[in-house]
Amino acid sequence: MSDLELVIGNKNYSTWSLRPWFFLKNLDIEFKEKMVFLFEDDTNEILSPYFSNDKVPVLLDEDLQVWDTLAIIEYAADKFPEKNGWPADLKARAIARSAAAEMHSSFMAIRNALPMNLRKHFPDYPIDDDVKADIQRIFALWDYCKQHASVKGPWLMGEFSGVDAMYAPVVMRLIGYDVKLSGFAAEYADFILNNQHMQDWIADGKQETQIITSDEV
Ligand SMILES: N[C@@H](CCC(=O)N[C@@H](CS)C(=O)NCC(=O)O)C(=O)O
Repeated sequence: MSDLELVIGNKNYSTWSLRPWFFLKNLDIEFKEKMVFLFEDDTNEILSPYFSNDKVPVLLDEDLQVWDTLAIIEYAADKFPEKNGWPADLKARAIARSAAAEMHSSFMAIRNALPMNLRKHFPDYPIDDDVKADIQRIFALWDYCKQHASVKGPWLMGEFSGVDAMYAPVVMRLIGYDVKLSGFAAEYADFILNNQHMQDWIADGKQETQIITSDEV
């Protein structure tokens, strides 16, 4: 029985929360969930016991706190090596980690212009050139992962790994803002959307009534 607890923000909006949640769920790692609605009057007070600079996600494992998405994913992969959170093949693992790290450090245009909002759909949403460039790079990364996978399967590296957790919220942005998808990107987006854990997250997000004004375009 695992004592892990994941502190997350609004499922409707919080892409960083979705990533480690999706990782743990798809690896079948048990954890408790603690929801903290963001940008409410009491949010910072509720987050004050955590060493996360008032941000989510945070993973708690007894007296240990792990904050920041990629660190949480790496910690869970280290703690449960039998779950194969990253590809077993050394080169495939390096590529998965490169693509995951690039998601963590880049793509400010798409992150700023297309906030995740699972309650809404924006048909024919105008996409500017910077966002288009981010989207093209993301498609190229997905294709590169697929081409360099050492096993076959529907995930980016064939089998599920941390890189899928990092890009799962991107899929939700692309779908939400009606970005035209084709080839592997279309297949992959459809596969992620229909993942049961993603469906559960979306259903919970749609039930929320809290509004984060800055994430409403
Ligand atoms: N780089 C951080 C980003 C965390 C982050 O910005 N989380 C957002 C929610 S998606 C947050 O807590 N925002 C609240 C705030 O900035 O006050 C990570 O990977 O965990």
